[in-house]
Amino acid sequence: MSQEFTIERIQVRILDIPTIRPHKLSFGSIQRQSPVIVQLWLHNGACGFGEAATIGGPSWNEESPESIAHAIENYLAPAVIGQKAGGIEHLLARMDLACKGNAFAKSAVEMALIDALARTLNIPAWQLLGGKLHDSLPLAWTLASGDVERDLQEAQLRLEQGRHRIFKMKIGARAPQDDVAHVSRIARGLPDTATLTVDVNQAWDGNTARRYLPQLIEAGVTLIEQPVAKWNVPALRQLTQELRGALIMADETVCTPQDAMLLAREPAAHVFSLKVAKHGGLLRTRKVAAIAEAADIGWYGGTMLETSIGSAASAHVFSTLPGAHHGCELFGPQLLVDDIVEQQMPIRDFELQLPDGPGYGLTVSLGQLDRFDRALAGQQPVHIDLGQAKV
Ligand code: MUC
Ligand code: MG
Repeated sequence: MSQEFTIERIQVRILDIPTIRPHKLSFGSIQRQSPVIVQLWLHNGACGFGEAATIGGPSWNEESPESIAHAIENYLAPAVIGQKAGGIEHLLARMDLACKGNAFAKSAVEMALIDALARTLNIPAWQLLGGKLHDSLPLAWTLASGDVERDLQEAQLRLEQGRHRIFKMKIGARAPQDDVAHVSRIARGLPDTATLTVDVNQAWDGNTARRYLPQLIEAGVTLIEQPVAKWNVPALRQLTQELRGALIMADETVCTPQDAMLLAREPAAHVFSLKVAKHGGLLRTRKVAAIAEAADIGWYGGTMLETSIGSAASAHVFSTLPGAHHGCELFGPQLLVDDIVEQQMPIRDFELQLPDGPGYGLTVSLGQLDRFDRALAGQQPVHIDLGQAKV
């Protein structure tokens, strides 16, 4: 029984992988991702991989690649090494006792543990997570070059290739009227078969959202992600209850099950963007999803722009989720110049094919891990490019 195996060793490394183009968000622009990769060995020799990725260091939330690596090496690994591997909830509780918060760091350890357990049992991870309900999910692509022509070219190519027909635009960096003009031009250039969504990444106050969101809806936007600050539940509630013609999706506001309960009670969202990292792991993602289902809130398979390791682990848990969904955006591997696995998850008919095979169904390339390893390359931490950011 896997339960009898103990956790023997945990190794952490930060990688630095350039993106194929600058990726512009409301709070700055990135040209490199720095995923933290965890390798966890059990006493039986099985090895699992986990990942936590942030965007622009600690710009998206409080955790950074460096804080994640530090928390794992100094607090989380000592809390779980020598413990029985099968008691996942027990191990999560030990990590909570040793370290408050640090959800991204915990998620990377739990991800590697579940991979190692599933490999020990020779089953796909989704089997440990409740069983698969979906073989594939519609896959969104994010248009975030900041340039209309380039965004439209990207969208056309991806439509022709049969890869994506849901396009998410990252807005909030410019003046709202310029964002509306930009989104409207993209909307006019897309065929009717495409769906357009926006992510404001908390950039607007309530009044700006009330004024400009109807114009975005008029332009054809159907799903609006985190238009206001993480804390601004009153504005989210009002927009959810009063806006017509589009759905409000919570991202930064919904991390813990308690956040999910608060939003469900108000109600202050139509959809939750689920992300394994911010929820603190695969099991905790299922807890947040269960609250969404009970409250008639839809879910969306979100990303922190992970490599194929984090993306496949996310795909495994998303494949098990009941309830109404709005597809997923596990396109991180395509935004990076290269990956760290032998073969990526296939994309067919605009859908990501959810992987089978033991663990997360991937073969990790140790050569690629070495190639991008920050310590081996002597790279420095990545800073977000603040550009002309308003402060
Ligand atoms: C976010 O806030 O959703 C996901 C896709 C992307 O472009 O940025 C991320 C983070
Ligand atoms: Mg978001």
